[in-house]
Amino acid sequence: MERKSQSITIADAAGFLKKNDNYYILTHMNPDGDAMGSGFGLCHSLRAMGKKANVLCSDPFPKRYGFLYEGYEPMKFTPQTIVTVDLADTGLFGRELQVYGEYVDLAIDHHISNTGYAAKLLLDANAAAACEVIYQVLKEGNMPINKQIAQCLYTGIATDSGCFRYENTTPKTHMITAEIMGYGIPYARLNRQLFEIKSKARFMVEQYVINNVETYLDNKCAIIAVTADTVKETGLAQEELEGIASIPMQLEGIEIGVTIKEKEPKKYKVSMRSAENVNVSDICGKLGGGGHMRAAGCTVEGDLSQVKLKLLSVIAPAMGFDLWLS
Ligand SMILES: [Mn+2]
Repeated sequence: MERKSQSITIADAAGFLKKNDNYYILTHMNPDGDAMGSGFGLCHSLRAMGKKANVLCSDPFPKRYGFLYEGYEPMKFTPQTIVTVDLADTGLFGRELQVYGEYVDLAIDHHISNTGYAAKLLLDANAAAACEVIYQVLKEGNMPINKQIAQCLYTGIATDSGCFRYENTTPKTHMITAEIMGYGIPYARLNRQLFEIKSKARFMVEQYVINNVETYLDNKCAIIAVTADTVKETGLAQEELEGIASIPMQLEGIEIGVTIKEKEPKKYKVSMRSAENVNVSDICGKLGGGGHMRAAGCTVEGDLSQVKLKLLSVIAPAMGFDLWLS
Protein backbone atom coordinates (compact mmCIF):
# COMPACT_ATOMS: atom_id res chain seq x y z
CA MET A 1 0.00 0.00 0.00
CA GLU A 2 1.52 3.27 -1.09
CA ARG A 3 -0.28 6.39 -0.15
CA LYS A 4 0.93 9.88 0.47
CA SER A 5 -1.00 11.70 3.16
CA GLN A 6 -2.35 15.18 2.71
CA SER A 7 -0.66 17.29 5.37
CA ILE A 8 -3.15 19.33 7.34
CA THR A 9 -2.96 22.04 10.01
CA ILE A 10 -4.04 21.94 13.64
CA ALA A 11 -7.15 23.96 12.71
CA ASP A 12 -7.98 21.53 9.87
CA ALA A 13 -7.68 18.58 12.26
CA ALA A 14 -9.91 20.27 14.84
CA GLY A 15 -12.50 21.02 12.14
CA PHE A 16 -12.37 17.45 10.92
CA LEU A 17 -12.82 16.01 14.42
CA LYS A 18 -15.79 18.28 15.15
CA LYS A 19 -17.48 17.56 11.83
CA ASN A 20 -17.33 13.75 11.94
CA ASP A 21 -18.58 11.07 14.30
CA ASN A 22 -18.40 7.37 15.23
CA TYR A 23 -14.68 7.27 15.88
CA TYR A 24 -12.32 4.39 16.18
CA ILE A 25 -9.13 5.78 17.65
CA LEU A 26 -6.28 3.39 17.01
CA THR A 27 -2.84 3.33 18.50
CA HIS A 28 0.26 1.17 18.38
CA MET A 29 0.78 -2.24 19.93
CA ASN A 30 2.60 -2.38 23.27
CA PRO A 31 0.97 0.96 24.09
CA ASP A 32 3.11 3.36 26.11
CA GLY A 33 2.03 6.41 28.09
CA ASP A 34 1.78 8.58 24.99
CA ALA A 35 -0.25 6.04 23.02
CA MET A 36 -2.62 5.63 25.94
CA GLY A 37 -2.71 9.32 26.83
CA SER A 38 -3.30 10.57 23.30
CA GLY A 39 -5.86 7.84 22.55
CA PHE A 40 -7.92 8.35 25.68
CA GLY A 41 -7.39 12.11 25.84
CA LEU A 42 -8.94 12.41 22.38
CA CYS A 43 -11.62 9.79 23.07
CA HIS A 44 -12.79 11.45 26.31
CA SER A 45 -12.98 14.82 24.56
CA LEU A 46 -15.00 13.47 21.62
CA ARG A 47 -17.37 11.67 23.99
CA ALA A 48 -17.78 14.84 26.06
CA MET A 49 -18.99 16.45 22.82
CA GLY A 50 -21.68 13.79 22.57
CA LYS A 51 -19.87 11.81 19.89
CA LYS A 52 -19.29 8.08 19.79
CA ALA A 53 -15.67 7.06 20.14
CA ASN A 54 -13.65 4.00 21.17
CA VAL A 55 -9.95 3.43 21.66
CA LEU A 56 -8.58 0.29 20.00
CA CYS A 57 -5.24 -1.39 20.48
CA SER A 58 -3.95 -4.85 19.57
CA ASP A 59 -2.69 -5.31 23.12
CA PRO A 60 -4.63 -4.95 26.37
CA PHE A 61 -4.54 -1.49 27.94
CA PRO A 62 -1.74 -1.64 30.56
CA LYS A 63 -3.02 -1.63 34.13
CA ARG A 64 -0.42 0.92 35.17
CA TYR A 65 -2.23 3.48 33.02
CA GLY A 66 -5.59 2.48 34.44
CA PHE A 67 -6.29 6.02 35.68
CA LEU A 68 -6.43 7.19 32.05
CA TYR A 69 -9.40 4.99 31.23
CA GLU A 70 -11.25 4.90 34.54
CA GLY A 71 -14.97 4.66 33.81
CA TYR A 72 -14.34 3.94 30.13
CA GLU A 73 -16.42 1.24 28.48
CA PRO A 74 -16.32 0.48 24.76
CA MET A 75 -19.44 1.77 22.98
CA LYS A 76 -21.39 -0.18 20.39
CA PHE A 77 -21.53 1.48 16.96
CA THR A 78 -20.37 1.10 13.40
CA PRO A 79 -17.15 3.05 12.88
CA GLN A 80 -17.25 5.84 10.32
CA THR A 81 -14.07 7.71 11.10
CA ILE A 82 -10.71 6.09 11.72
CA VAL A 83 -8.10 8.16 13.52
CA THR A 84 -4.65 7.03 14.64
CA VAL A 85 -2.57 8.62 17.36
CA ASP A 86 1.16 8.20 18.01
CA LEU A 87 1.38 5.68 15.18
CA ALA A 88 4.22 6.07 12.68
CA ASP A 89 3.55 3.03 10.55
CA THR A 90 0.62 0.65 10.09
CA GLY A 91 3.10 -2.16 10.78
CA LEU A 92 2.85 -1.08 14.42
CA PHE A 93 -0.88 -1.80 14.56
CA GLY A 94 -0.30 -5.41 15.52
CA ARG A 95 -2.35 -8.22 14.14
CA GLU A 96 -5.82 -7.24 15.31
CA LEU A 97 -5.85 -3.73 13.87
CA GLN A 98 -4.04 -4.53 10.63
CA VAL A 99 -7.39 -4.62 8.83
CA TYR A 100 -7.76 -0.82 9.28
CA GLY A 101 -4.43 -0.03 7.65
CA GLU A 102 -5.89 1.28 4.39
CA TYR A 103 -8.82 3.09 5.91
CA VAL A 104 -7.21 5.61 8.21
CA ASP A 105 -8.84 9.02 7.70
CA LEU A 106 -6.60 11.04 9.98
CA ALA A 107 -3.25 10.40 11.66
CA ILE A 108 -2.11 12.66 14.50
CA ASP A 109 1.53 11.98 15.13
CA HIS A 110 4.94 13.26 16.18
CA HIS A 111 7.19 10.67 14.53
CA ILE A 112 9.26 12.09 11.70
CA SER A 113 9.25 8.56 10.28
CA ASN A 114 5.45 8.62 9.74
CA THR A 115 4.93 6.71 6.50
CA GLY A 116 1.96 8.74 5.26
CA TYR A 117 -0.51 5.85 5.44
CA ALA A 118 -3.48 8.08 6.38
CA ALA A 119 -5.62 10.20 4.07
CA LYS A 120 -4.86 13.25 6.23
CA LEU A 121 -1.82 13.72 8.41
CA LEU A 122 -1.25 16.16 11.23
CA LEU A 123 2.44 15.70 11.96
CA ASP A 124 4.56 17.78 14.30
CA ALA A 125 7.98 16.15 14.43
CA ASN A 126 9.12 18.76 16.95
CA ALA A 127 6.49 17.77 19.47
CA ALA A 128 7.80 15.71 22.37
CA ALA A 129 4.65 13.59 22.36
CA ALA A 130 1.52 12.96 20.33
CA CYS A 131 -0.28 14.35 23.39
CA GLU A 132 1.37 17.71 22.77
CA VAL A 133 -0.27 17.76 19.32
CA ILE A 134 -3.63 16.51 20.63
CA TYR A 135 -3.69 19.29 23.22
CA GLN A 136 -3.23 21.93 20.53
CA VAL A 137 -6.01 20.41 18.43
CA LEU A 138 -8.45 20.35 21.36
CA LYS A 139 -7.57 23.90 22.31
CA GLU A 140 -7.77 25.22 18.75
CA GLY A 141 -11.17 23.58 18.26
CA ASN A 142 -12.52 24.68 21.66
CA MET A 143 -13.11 21.01 22.31
CA PRO A 144 -13.70 19.78 25.87
CA ILE A 145 -10.70 19.48 28.17
CA ASN A 146 -11.43 18.35 31.73
CA LYS A 147 -9.25 17.06 34.54
CA GLN A 148 -9.23 13.47 33.24
CA ILE A 149 -8.34 14.62 29.73
CA ALA A 150 -5.61 16.83 31.15
CA GLN A 151 -4.26 13.82 33.07
CA CYS A 152 -4.16 11.82 29.86
CA LEU A 153 -2.27 14.53 28.00
CA TYR A 154 0.11 15.15 30.89
CA THR A 155 0.90 11.43 31.09
CA GLY A 156 1.77 11.23 27.39
CA ILE A 157 4.00 14.28 27.45
CA ALA A 158 5.69 13.36 30.73
CA THR A 159 6.40 9.76 29.70
CA ASP A 160 7.64 10.50 26.15
CA SER A 161 9.89 13.28 27.44
CA GLY A 162 11.27 11.20 30.32
CA CYS A 163 9.62 13.59 32.75
CA PHE A 164 10.89 16.60 30.79
CA ARG A 165 14.49 15.42 30.79
CA TYR A 166 15.00 14.31 27.17
CA GLU A 167 16.10 16.58 24.37
CA ASN A 168 12.66 16.41 22.73
CA THR A 169 11.46 18.65 25.59
CA THR A 170 11.13 22.16 24.14
CA PRO A 171 10.03 25.50 25.59
CA LYS A 172 6.72 24.78 23.84
CA THR A 173 6.46 21.42 25.64
CA HIS A 174 6.75 23.27 28.93
CA MET A 175 4.26 25.97 27.94
CA ILE A 176 1.69 23.40 26.85
CA THR A 177 2.30 21.41 30.02
CA ALA A 178 1.87 24.54 32.11
CA GLU A 179 -1.58 25.02 30.57
CA ILE A 180 -2.41 21.37 31.16
CA MET A 181 -1.35 21.66 34.82
CA GLY A 182 -3.87 24.47 35.08
CA TYR A 183 -6.64 21.85 35.04
CA GLY A 184 -5.73 20.86 38.58
CA ILE A 185 -4.13 17.52 37.89
CA PRO A 186 -2.21 15.82 40.73
CA TYR A 187 1.10 16.00 38.86
CA ALA A 188 3.36 15.14 41.80
CA ARG A 189 1.34 12.00 42.48
CA LEU A 190 1.32 11.19 38.76
CA ASN A 191 5.09 11.65 38.53
CA ARG A 192 5.68 9.33 41.45
CA GLN A 193 3.32 6.78 39.93
CA LEU A 194 4.85 7.08 36.45
CA PHE A 195 8.54 7.40 37.28
CA GLU A 196 9.29 6.11 40.76
CA ILE A 197 7.04 3.31 41.84
CA LYS A 198 7.96 -0.10 40.46
CA SER A 199 6.20 -3.40 40.80
CA LYS A 200 8.18 -6.22 42.35
CA ALA A 201 8.17 -7.85 38.90
CA ARG A 202 9.75 -4.74 37.37
CA PHE A 203 12.30 -4.61 40.15
CA MET A 204 13.32 -8.16 39.23
CA VAL A 205 13.55 -7.24 35.56
CA GLU A 206 15.90 -4.37 36.37
CA GLN A 207 17.97 -6.64 38.55
CA TYR A 208 18.26 -9.07 35.64
CA VAL A 209 19.26 -6.33 33.22
CA ILE A 210 21.94 -4.95 35.53
CA ASN A 211 23.38 -8.43 36.10
CA ASN A 212 23.37 -9.44 32.45
CA VAL A 213 24.29 -6.38 30.41
CA GLU A 214 27.18 -6.86 27.95
CA THR A 215 29.33 -4.04 26.69
CA TYR A 216 31.03 -3.69 23.31
CA LEU A 217 32.97 -1.14 21.28
CA ASP A 218 35.24 0.19 24.00
CA ASN A 219 32.40 -0.15 26.51
CA LYS A 220 30.41 2.47 24.63
CA CYS A 221 27.67 0.13 23.47
CA ALA A 222 25.60 -1.84 25.98
CA ILE A 223 23.52 -4.78 24.87
CA ILE A 224 20.95 -6.59 26.91
CA ALA A 225 19.20 -9.63 25.48
CA VAL A 226 16.03 -11.21 26.77
CA THR A 227 15.19 -14.49 25.10
CA ALA A 228 12.03 -16.51 25.49
CA ASP A 229 14.06 -19.03 27.47
CA THR A 230 15.30 -16.34 29.84
CA VAL A 231 11.76 -15.22 30.44
CA LYS A 232 10.72 -18.79 31.15
CA GLU A 233 13.69 -19.62 33.38
CA THR A 234 13.72 -16.42 35.42
CA GLY A 235 9.97 -15.84 35.55
CA LEU A 236 10.44 -12.27 34.30
CA ALA A 237 7.12 -10.59 33.63
CA GLN A 238 6.75 -9.92 29.90
CA GLU A 239 4.72 -6.75 30.47
CA GLU A 240 7.46 -5.31 32.67
CA LEU A 241 10.06 -5.36 29.90
CA GLU A 242 8.94 -2.03 28.38
CA GLY A 243 11.62 0.63 28.44
CA ILE A 244 14.47 -1.51 29.74
CA ALA A 245 16.67 -0.03 27.01
CA SER A 246 17.18 2.98 29.25
CA ILE A 247 18.68 0.94 32.11
CA PRO A 248 22.16 0.31 30.62
CA MET A 249 22.24 4.02 29.69
CA GLN A 250 22.93 4.71 33.37
CA LEU A 251 26.38 3.15 33.03
CA GLU A 252 29.13 5.74 32.68
CA GLY A 253 30.59 5.98 29.17
CA ILE A 254 27.71 4.25 27.39
CA GLU A 255 26.67 5.97 24.17
CA ILE A 256 24.22 3.42 22.84
CA GLY A 257 21.96 1.09 24.79
CA VAL A 258 20.46 -1.81 22.87
CA THR A 259 17.74 -4.12 24.03
CA ILE A 260 17.05 -7.35 22.16
CA LYS A 261 13.83 -9.16 22.97
CA GLU A 262 12.77 -12.43 21.42
CA LYS A 263 9.24 -12.01 20.08
CA GLU A 264 8.98 -15.27 18.15
CA PRO A 265 11.55 -18.02 17.66
CA LYS A 266 14.49 -16.40 15.83
CA LYS A 267 12.72 -13.07 15.60
CA TYR A 268 13.99 -10.28 17.82
CA LYS A 269 12.57 -6.87 18.55
CA VAL A 270 15.39 -4.40 19.01
CA SER A 271 15.16 -1.07 20.86
CA MET A 272 18.00 1.42 20.81
CA ARG A 273 18.70 4.46 22.93
CA SER A 274 21.41 7.00 22.29
CA ALA A 275 22.97 9.14 24.99
CA GLU A 276 23.96 12.04 22.80
CA ASN A 277 25.86 11.81 19.55
CA VAL A 278 24.78 8.70 17.73
CA ASN A 279 21.65 8.77 15.57
CA VAL A 280 19.89 5.49 16.34
CA SER A 281 17.07 6.31 13.93
CA ASP A 282 19.64 6.01 11.10
CA ILE A 283 21.01 2.77 12.49
CA CYS A 284 17.57 1.19 12.86
CA GLY A 285 16.60 2.53 9.45
CA LYS A 286 19.42 0.48 7.91
CA LEU A 287 17.88 -2.56 9.54
CA GLY A 288 14.39 -1.88 8.28
CA GLY A 289 13.14 -0.01 11.34
CA GLY A 290 13.00 3.62 12.42
CA GLY A 291 12.09 6.05 15.14
CA HIS A 292 13.70 9.09 16.69
CA MET A 293 17.33 10.18 16.77
CA ARG A 294 17.76 9.06 20.37
CA ALA A 295 15.19 6.28 20.56
CA ALA A 296 14.47 3.89 17.73
CA GLY A 297 13.71 0.27 17.00
CA CYS A 298 13.75 -2.50 14.44
CA THR A 299 13.17 -6.22 14.08
CA VAL A 300 16.06 -8.57 13.31
CA GLU A 301 15.81 -12.26 12.50
CA GLY A 302 18.27 -15.04 13.24
CA ASP A 303 19.91 -16.72 16.22
CA LEU A 304 20.71 -14.42 19.09
CA SER A 305 24.44 -14.44 18.29
CA GLN A 306 23.73 -13.62 14.61
CA VAL A 307 21.39 -10.85 15.66
CA LYS A 308 24.08 -9.31 17.86
CA LEU A 309 26.62 -9.51 15.02
CA LYS A 310 24.17 -7.96 12.59
CA LEU A 311 23.47 -5.11 15.00
CA LEU A 312 27.12 -4.49 15.83
CA SER A 313 28.05 -4.48 12.14
CA VAL A 314 25.75 -1.48 11.66
CA ILE A 315 26.35 0.19 15.02
CA ALA A 316 30.17 0.04 14.84
CA PRO A 317 30.61 2.17 11.70
CA ALA A 318 27.94 4.59 12.91
CA MET A 319 30.05 5.09 16.03
CA GLY A 320 33.26 5.50 14.05
CA PHE A 321 34.72 2.05 14.67
CA ASP A 322 36.41 0.21 11.78
CA LEU A 323 37.30 -2.99 13.54
CA TRP A 324 34.64 -3.99 15.94
CA LEU A 325 35.36 -7.66 16.40
CA SER A 326 37.50 -8.06 19.49
MN1 LIG B 1 4.79 9.22 21.31
